[in-house]
This record gives sequence, structure tokens and C-alpha cells, in this order.
Amino acid sequence: MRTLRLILGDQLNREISSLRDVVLALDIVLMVEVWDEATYVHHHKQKIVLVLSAMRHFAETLRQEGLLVDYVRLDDEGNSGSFTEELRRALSRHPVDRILVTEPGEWRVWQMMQNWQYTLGMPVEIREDTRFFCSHDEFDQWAMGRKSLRMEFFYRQMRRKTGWLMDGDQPEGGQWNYDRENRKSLPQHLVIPTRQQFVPDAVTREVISLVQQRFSSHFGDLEHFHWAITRDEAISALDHFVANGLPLFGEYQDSMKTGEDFLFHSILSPYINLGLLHAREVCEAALRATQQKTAPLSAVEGFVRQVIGWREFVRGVYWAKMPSYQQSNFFEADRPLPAFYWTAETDMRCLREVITATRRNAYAHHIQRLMITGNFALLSGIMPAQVEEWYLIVYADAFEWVELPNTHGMALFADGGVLASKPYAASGAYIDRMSDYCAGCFYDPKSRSGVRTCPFNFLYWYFLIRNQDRLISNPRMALPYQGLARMPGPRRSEIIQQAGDFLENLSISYP
Ligand code: FAD
Ligand code: DLZ
Ligand code: SF4
Repeated sequence: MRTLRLILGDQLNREISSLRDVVLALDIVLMVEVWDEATYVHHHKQKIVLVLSAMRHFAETLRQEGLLVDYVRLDDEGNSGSFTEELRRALSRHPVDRILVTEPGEWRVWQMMQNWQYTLGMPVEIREDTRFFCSHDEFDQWAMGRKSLRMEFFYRQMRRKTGWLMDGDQPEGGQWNYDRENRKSLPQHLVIPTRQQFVPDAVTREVISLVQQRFSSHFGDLEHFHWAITRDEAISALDHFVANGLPLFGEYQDSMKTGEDFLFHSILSPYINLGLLHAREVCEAALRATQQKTAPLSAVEGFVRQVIGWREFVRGVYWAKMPSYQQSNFFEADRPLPAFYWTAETDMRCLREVITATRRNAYAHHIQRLMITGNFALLSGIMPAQVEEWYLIVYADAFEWVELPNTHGMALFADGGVLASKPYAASGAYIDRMSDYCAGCFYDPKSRSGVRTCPFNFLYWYFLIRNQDRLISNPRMALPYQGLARMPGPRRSEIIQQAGDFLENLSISYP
């Protein structure tokens, strides 16, 4: 039997299930660069370069192994622009008996695949994506009958399953989670590791000029393209992180600093999501650091939790709840996304710094995504669909299965608490404590009235006032609502006035 094996742009791993049992010199491996995938949202230019160049390099490694690879480039004559039509064209080039593919990461593509057998008139086998620790069935079984889904309990199941950081049935060191030790603000003179930068080779340079020509209107700079493109480079990035970032990863995970775009974060998410690195090998590298005593248990536990906890958990929620998941809008947020999310032109320094870095790197670290751009969108009542589209566009690691639950559920609480137990809402005081942004800002996080009052402060209280009926019964919101109850009436009115004036101007600025 001759098989046409389609490999998608985020399935760039030799262990991918669709390449299992591949027959050399008989089966055809098909990889296609298609316009639809580059434009279903207008991805950051660096993301398009990363995906296309990594695809081209991966195809070459398969060829070197002796596999028959049929590779369609974006600017090849006759390229139809879609997965379905490229499969149809490939079938006319290759007489085969069936099509084989690994399930996609995104619901949108899954729906497309459901029609292939019928529209292409060819048997289609869709295999499970075995790169994840938890299958869809296993997640559904874990979720069944639970009143609420909480990452912490799911994570413990994953720890038991992998046996990582376990002492029999108990967590190593006596605690499941060392998050309490992970909330330090950054000492001023701490030396921060430099990001490992990869120099674009000839293939990447060719893709860069293609993207400059064809996607010039997309968001983002290309001058600072330093991503790893091959598996070897990605392994080097992993080693660099384990040696330099991991030891202090936990302690300063929630910190933010002007001009330091990466701090102690791994910058590995695009590689794991594309398949250049396997989540298992990333965790194993971190675990070796505890054995070799080059990183403390708290840092390694914190890192492993992100990968086998959060990453697997959000994927589970996505597939368990789609497609209705993205329809909810718990706060009935209806404000358009402000223009400064694209231009970075705002006097709010925290937002300006994060959005500028996002444009430069196609990256922001978690706390910037959650507590700066996400927090502002939550407090201001920006439409979930527009915020979600922004997050899907601007980051190199953005794929809907991981972006949507993080944005819709974690940052915006638009799912009403499916994913998080309370909204991550914070005032300027939090940002002032965790960053140095406020020091150079036009606004003052301590001021209560006047033009320099930090917008995060009145927006925070206005958010609580506006959503009191929705949130007051949440036990985790008891403290903020006690604070609001103590607020004198005139102060409350002042906040409503300040927030109203500010938000009115914000809407006007939408392009
Ligand atoms: P590190 O801080 O070094 O963490 C290590 C690894 O853990 C990451 O590489 C990633 O694989 C995993 N991880 C950490 N946190 C999460 C999380 N919350 N969900 C899933 N995996 C996690 N991550 C994406 O991969 N793609 C996205 O599109 C994406 N969108 C996000 C949108 C919002 C609003 C928020 C709040 C978070 C989003 N995240 C997303 C999660 C997280 O912010 C990124 O994974 C992380 O910042 C990537 O940088 P890093 O590799 O340096 O991560
Ligand atoms: C993100 C992306 C882009 C920009 N281009 C392609 C492409 O040309 N060909 C391809 O196979 N995949 C691409 N991708 C990744 C896909 O969007 C991704 O595989 C699906 O969203 C499924 O998760
Ligand atoms: Fe952001 Fe307010 Fe601080 Fe300015 S003062 S950086 S707006 S939190």
C-alpha cells in the first residue's frame, strides 16, 4: 500500500505519528506552504518566517534520510493556497492508496480534515498526536464529574503519571508546588542571561525576503529575527536555558524589567509547539539539573509544572470545550481593541514596553502577556474575540489550542471560570511591585486623582464595581470586594467618572 503522508507546519518532528511506519522509497511525504495558513490571521512576520524556514529545513532532513518528500513552496506556480486543494493536486501527481495525517492542533483544521475522505475520494487516516502526555480521552475522563477543572489537581495526576519529582506517591521535597517562592521582585543589579541568538542561514534569509515582499502589511519587525530553525539549534537553545536561565527561573518568574525582554524564561515555546523539541526532552533536561544540583528543586518544579501542568491542561480544556468555548463572554465585554495594541503609542509605559518588545521579538513572557496586555484588556472590557485575534497574531508560539484557553480563560475570564478560579485583575500597585515600568511613566501608580492617575488603578476598581453581581459570590474575590465595600461613596463616584472618561477616549482611538 502506498501512502501520502501530510506533515503540517507544527508537526516538524521525526517521531510524529504520521511518520511512524513510513516506507522508504515508496510513501510520499507531502509538505505544503499555503497562503491560507499565513493569512487566516495576519501573523507576526517572524512567525511566518519561523514556520516556513523550519518546514524547509525539516523537509531537507527527511530527504537526507531517504524519504520521498514532495514540498510545495508558497510561490510555486499553481499553488492553490489551501491544504485541501494542495492534497488534491498532490493526488494527481502521485498514485496512492490512502492519505495519512496526524491530528492538527487547531479546531479549524480538524473540521477541514473531516471532509477530506469525502471531497478527495480517498481513505484518510487521522492519527493521534502522541507528542502530548495526556490524550483527549484521558483528559475527558479526568474532567468527567468534576464541578470545576483546576490545573493544580490535573498537574498532580501528570506528576504521578510521569513519576517526575516523586518520592513514591508523594511529591519530592514534600510540596507539589513551590509557587510561593516564585514571586520575588528583581534585585536591581542581578545579572540577567543574554538570549542565545541564531544567525539566519541562506534558507532563512530567502524566506525573510519572501515575507518582506508578500506580508509587508503584517505586524512585527524582521530585523531582530534570532529564532532557532533546526532541531540542532533548538537543542542548543534548550542547553543554553538549562545552564543560564533555569537556576533562577522560579524566583523571578513573575518579574518584569525595562529592556530585559526574556529575563530567566526559556524562550522555548515556539520550538516545542512546532515539534523541533519534544516536551518530554525539555522536562528531562530540567530534571537532570536537579540531579546535578545546578538548579534548585523549586525552579525545576516550577518549570516542569508549566510544561506538564499548564501546557497539557490548556490543551485538554481546548479540545474538551471547543467549538462552543470561544463563544462565551462572561463580562459581556464589547469595547473594540485600542489602536495602541498595534502601534505601542500610549503614555502607559508598561503597555508601551511590552507591545514594543512584542513587535521586536514576536515574544513576551508570561507575566507580561497576563498582567500587562491581558490585564488591561480585562479591566477595560475589550471584546474577547478581538483580544484573542491579537494574541494569535503577535507571538511566534501562537497556535489556537494554546492561545485561546490562555487568553479567553486565563487572561479575560470570558469563560466564567472554566479554566481559572478568579479573574487575574490587578491595579497599578501590582505592576509597580513586580516591575520598574512605573518609575519612568507619565502616570503615577500612587496618585488617586488628576491627569497623572494610573489608569490601571481606576480601571481596576471600576471593573469590580461594574461586575459586582457576577463576581461577589466568588470566595476568591471576597478580599477585593471587602475593599470596595469600605470605599466612601464620593470616591466611588470619582472612580466611575475617571474610568468613563478614559474609556471613552480609548474607543475613539480604534482605527
Ligand atoms: P517559560 O516561562 O520558560 O515556560 C516554559 C514552558 O512552559 C513554555 O515554553 C511553554 O511551553 C510552557 N508554558 C508556560 N506557561 C504556559 C501556559 N500558560 N500555557 C501553555 N504552556 C505554558 N503559550 C504558547 O505556547 N502559545 C500561545 O499562543 C500562548 N498564548 C498566551 C496568551 C496569553 C494571554 C497568556 C497569558 C499566555 C499565553 N501562553 C501561550 C502561555 C505562556 O505565556 C507562554 O507559553 C510562555 O510565555 C512562552 O515563553 P517561554 O517559552 O519563555 O516560557
Ligand atoms: C502557522 C503556519 C503558517 C504560517 N504556514 C503554514 C504553511 O504554509 N503550511 C503548513 O503546513 N502549516 C503552516 N502553519 C502551521 C499551521 O497553521 C498549523 O499546522 C495548523 O494551524 C494546525 O495546528
Ligand atoms: Fe503602567 Fe500605571 Fe505603572 Fe504607568 S504607572 S507603568 S500605566 S502601571
